[in-house]
Amino acid sequence: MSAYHPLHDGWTVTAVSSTRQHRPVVAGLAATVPGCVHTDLLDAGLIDDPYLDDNENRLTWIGRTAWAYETVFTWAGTEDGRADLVCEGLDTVATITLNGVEIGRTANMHRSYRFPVRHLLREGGNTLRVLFDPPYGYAEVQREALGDRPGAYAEPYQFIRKMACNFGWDWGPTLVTAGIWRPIGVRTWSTARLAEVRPLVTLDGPDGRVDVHVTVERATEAPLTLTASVAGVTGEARLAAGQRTAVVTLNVPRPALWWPRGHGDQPLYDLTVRLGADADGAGADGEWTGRIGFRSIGLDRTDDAFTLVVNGRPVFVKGFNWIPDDCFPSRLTRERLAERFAQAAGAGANCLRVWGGGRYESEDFYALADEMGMLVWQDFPFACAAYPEEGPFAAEVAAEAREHVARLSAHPSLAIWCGNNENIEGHADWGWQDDLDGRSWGAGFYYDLLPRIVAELDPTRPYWPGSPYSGSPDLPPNDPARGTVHIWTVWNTHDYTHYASYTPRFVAEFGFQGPPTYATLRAAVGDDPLAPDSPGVRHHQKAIDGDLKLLRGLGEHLPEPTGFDDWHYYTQLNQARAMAFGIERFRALAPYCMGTIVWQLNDCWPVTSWAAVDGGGRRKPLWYALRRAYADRLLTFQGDSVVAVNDTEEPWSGELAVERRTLAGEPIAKECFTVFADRRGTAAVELPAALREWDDQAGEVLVATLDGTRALRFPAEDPAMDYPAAEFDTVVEESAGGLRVTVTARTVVRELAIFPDRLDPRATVDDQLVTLLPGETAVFHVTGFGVRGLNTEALVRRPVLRCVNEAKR
Ligand code: BMA
Repeated sequence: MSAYHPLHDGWTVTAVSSTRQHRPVVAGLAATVPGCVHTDLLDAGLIDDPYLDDNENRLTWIGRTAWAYETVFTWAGTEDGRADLVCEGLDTVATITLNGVEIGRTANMHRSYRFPVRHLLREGGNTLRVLFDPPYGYAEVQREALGDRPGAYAEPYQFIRKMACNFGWDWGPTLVTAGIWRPIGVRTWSTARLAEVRPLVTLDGPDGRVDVHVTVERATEAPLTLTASVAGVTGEARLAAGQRTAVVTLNVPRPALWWPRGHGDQPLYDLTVRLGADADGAGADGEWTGRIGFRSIGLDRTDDAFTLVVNGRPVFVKGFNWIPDDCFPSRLTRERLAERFAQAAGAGANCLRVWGGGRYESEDFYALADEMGMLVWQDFPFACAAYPEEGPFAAEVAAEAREHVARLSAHPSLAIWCGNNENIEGHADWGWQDDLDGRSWGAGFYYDLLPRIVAELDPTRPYWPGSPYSGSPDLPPNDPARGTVHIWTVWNTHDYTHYASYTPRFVAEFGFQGPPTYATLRAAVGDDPLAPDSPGVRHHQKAIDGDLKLLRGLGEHLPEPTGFDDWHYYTQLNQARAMAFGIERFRALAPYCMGTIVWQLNDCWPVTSWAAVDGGGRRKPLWYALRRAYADRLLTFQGDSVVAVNDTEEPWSGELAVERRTLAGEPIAKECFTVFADRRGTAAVELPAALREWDDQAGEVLVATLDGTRALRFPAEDPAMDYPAAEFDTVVEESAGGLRVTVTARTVVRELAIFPDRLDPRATVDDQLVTLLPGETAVFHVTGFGVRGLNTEALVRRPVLRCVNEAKR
């Protein structure tokens, strides 16, 4: 009989020692497991919420303190011959003792550990203690021993196997955690147990094949039977005495194929693997179940392209970069992940890139991706630094990579493994080589160790050494014409129209900042009044010169903001426009360009950042703009052309009408064109002179319409336009679960947005940034607010309802 005994109760945490003099006394504090020391201190009221104001600044002592977690648990004995302490995640440098005897030491947050403890367990009370050394102490010792290495931040994150952004990032606070961050418990078993199950799925024509690679751990050398079944097909393997590995191959005739969203359905099949009855370990450890999908995945590099090919079909990747959704990972529930996935899918995405400064994500994450058809690009956790390959690191990296390549192999959503984020670029372009003076920087991981592990354990997935990368170590890594590129000239130095100068193969990162929603910012910052440069707002901006770049980025596009409300609206709007501009450009380049991965979907706390969904889980105007730019069918003005982008399986054909009008709506010129954009194709129509030239640079608009999809082009930037003062009528009515707001424009109304979270932090709206031409109507649904309702007059007035025309007044 095998059994599992979770050990999540009765924990306390004690501050054992610290390299800083000033810290509170913390002894025997009630602790939550899984969890971390910050959340324990917070629950006990010993620290202020690190996400509010500048409280973060007063918590640096935590990462320089040793923390002891301890519990006493009752053990009733076991019939099983084996009992293992299973630690699914320890953060990070830990010494584990059971009843005073040391059973192991760990130094890698990204691994799980298993320690045999049957000989130490006593009937009755047992004391389990996990002592965490200060992460800084460990990292600094490694740095001292191995020699310093350059990195993007003055923190030693490359000297410890812990998620890098825990030490702070250009969107995240420095909150260096310690704790038992994933489940812990005792597992008992006999005879044998399934140590690893690695189902590798391939297609053979229309048929599916699953090679189930199994590794067992044995308590006895007896022969074993292994059974695997999926979709009504069962296979068996015999493990002879002492044999530890086996492969069961299952051939499934004509399975329904798994597709990324937007390309088909996501049928999932239950795969069950059992150790036979002759293993009395059958039970929890003798059985493995998972859900697999049948699909092939490849990377087409023909002529330096970077094209993901699923089931033989090239897929245009419409993605988001994903960062850890909370600084304290144990707070991430499946519900919260599901909300983020719904937000990514709602914006039209078919891919999430799990960025290398974070971690390998949870089972829930990949299960959601499988169910929703969200392709996962998985970085190995290395980012923005030269990483040492000596000391403990080669062995640690090999162990964690082996564990996760095997663990994630079952998930059809997992599309590609990537060696790191920006380390190859850093080494080539950021002056690291001088500082390194010949010391290792991780090349051995990205070019040798990691690809060998992927090839050995999961040859069904492509591997890419890093991003950006051009396909060969001797090529400039961030060459737009080869492989993947990260475009950061826009945001750092250039106006967003500079995206138009790029003709990339695949944009794996590009981003533009905007502040979080009002409700999120207001809840995080006590500043009164709120101002773009008030102390709390400034603290919640981590990027170098971020606030300056936000303002500079407005360029000629929008007026210089006076006061908080204009600043908030214009910078959010500019973020949305910048990213839509880039995406439209890159999608129009398909199939030369085959992917855009927006930096970034989410935040880990309330902050001004590149995210589309802020740290409070609220959608920024960017999200609504992306939903338009990522729509399956997109009409976009590019240079002298209108381009129809068709990311569907049906051709998109019809009559494209392009009309030049005055802002008041009077027609000046109009032409119609027959357009045919093939399935997953694009079609460009060059505009004749009458539609390319303006009579009045400040008073016209070009309107292109195809099949209910519309694109607008204004001749000049907003401050140079002769917009009339916006005139519109509003009707606010109750409707199921909320309010329906009908806006009818009497004049042109540019990028109208309602921000109901200013009236009630729970309230949301279903659309934003809608441009109306005279006579047009838009309907918005506002939901989520409390029973007392919303102030319906305030809802349709500044600063809740905004449009760009107001800039003129
Ligand atoms: C890229 C990312 C992150 C960073 C972002 C914004 O470099 O890989 O490191 O947060 O840009 O600067």
